[in-house]
Amino acid sequence: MRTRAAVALEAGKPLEVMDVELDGPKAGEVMVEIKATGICHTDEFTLSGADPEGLFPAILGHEGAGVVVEVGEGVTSLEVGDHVIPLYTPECRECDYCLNPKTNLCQAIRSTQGQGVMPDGTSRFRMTDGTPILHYMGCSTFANHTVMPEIALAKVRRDAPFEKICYIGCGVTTGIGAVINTAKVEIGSRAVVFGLGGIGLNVIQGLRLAGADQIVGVDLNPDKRAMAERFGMTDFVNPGDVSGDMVAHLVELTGGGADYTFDATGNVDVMRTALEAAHKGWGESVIIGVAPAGAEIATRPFQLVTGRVWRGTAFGGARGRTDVPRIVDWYMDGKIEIDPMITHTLSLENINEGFDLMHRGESIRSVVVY
Ligand code: NAD
Ligand code: AHE
Ligand code: ZN
Repeated sequence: MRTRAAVALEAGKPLEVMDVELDGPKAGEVMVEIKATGICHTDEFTLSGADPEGLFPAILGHEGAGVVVEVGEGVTSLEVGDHVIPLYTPECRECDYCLNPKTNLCQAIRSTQGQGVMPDGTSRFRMTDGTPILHYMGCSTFANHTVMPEIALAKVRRDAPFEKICYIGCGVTTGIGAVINTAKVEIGSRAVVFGLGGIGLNVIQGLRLAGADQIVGVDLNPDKRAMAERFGMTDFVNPGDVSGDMVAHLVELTGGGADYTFDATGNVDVMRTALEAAHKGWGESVIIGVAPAGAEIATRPFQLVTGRVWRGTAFGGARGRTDVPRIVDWYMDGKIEIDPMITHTLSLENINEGFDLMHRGESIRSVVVY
């Protein structure tokens, strides 16, 4: 069939909105009509050329919501008309990773996903002249229709608005999950969140849910302060306003160091500050941000010898088919908020504006509605 998509033709260039051809779902696959998609910083990271796994031409986008329009042979858990959220971290419930309660990183289709193809090694997308187009993170939600493996779709309730719950496909789940699943923050904790964007605000929202006493937010952009306060930030620090050592400043502000720190910037120098601002003896620092090809983290081993813990999280440690429908319920029941963070709504034709808004630091989440 023919559908409309924003195609990343090459790194560093704006997306090109065009008609593309999409083949129907093969065995174990499902075709989804995408109704809405958020634009995450990871899409920008890949489009910029900083992603070592970035391949072109590709259809980016991994934060979507939509409706099943066709199922391939052997699909049993989904039917036409089901509402779904695409999962860049699938949940096959059978691989060694799914069977190990210590991780959410299902590996059933990870290698083909990283190569931009479906599990059978081929792409369903091509240009109208026949040139193949690659999938992205197994999702490609910057297309009005996409094909995905059944194990990479979470079935969600039908009364939830697509243009809000698409954000649960990455930002909301990543931020809240980093607090609840990865750090397992306790009531009364002190925390520092670096980067108050689409992910960091959800870390703050998760910290409030978990009952943290102190939630320090750090961002170079003072315009991010008001929204972060609305979600529960208790103290704001702009590194540009700190004259001395940033670690010492944060250690003093948190009464000796934070119980938990979170990097949601992707900057490796910030990751070091986050680790070193964690409390001696027990502080844990969680890396969420994705760093460019070649970047490496560093600290004195003594920081770890003296009890700080450095860890990371992908998709907030969530098992998508199990956890995502629950997070949709939390939103529908008013336990968590999403609407204020969706600062801009765009048409697919204007998707590049969403990237411009992100570059200028003017948006939290831009959502494309088809
Ligand atoms: P965003 O652009 O909305 O927010 C980033 C924020 O960080 C901005 O407010 C920016 O001003 C701030 N910032 C940048 N450099 C800073 C610095 N040196 N000090 C303080 N603040 C700084 O991006 P986002 O969508 O929230 O994504 C944040 C990061 O998380 C990205 O690296 C993204 O790729 C990554 N991410 C990871 C996962 C995961 O599963 N691990 C999931 C989603 C996003
Ligand atoms: N391809 C990059 C890494 C990108 C990355 O870390 N992706 C996160 C999700 S970011 C969502 O916005 C993730 O899930 N990672 C686990 C995985 O298996 O990809 C690189 O550096 O190679
Ligand atoms: Zn994302």
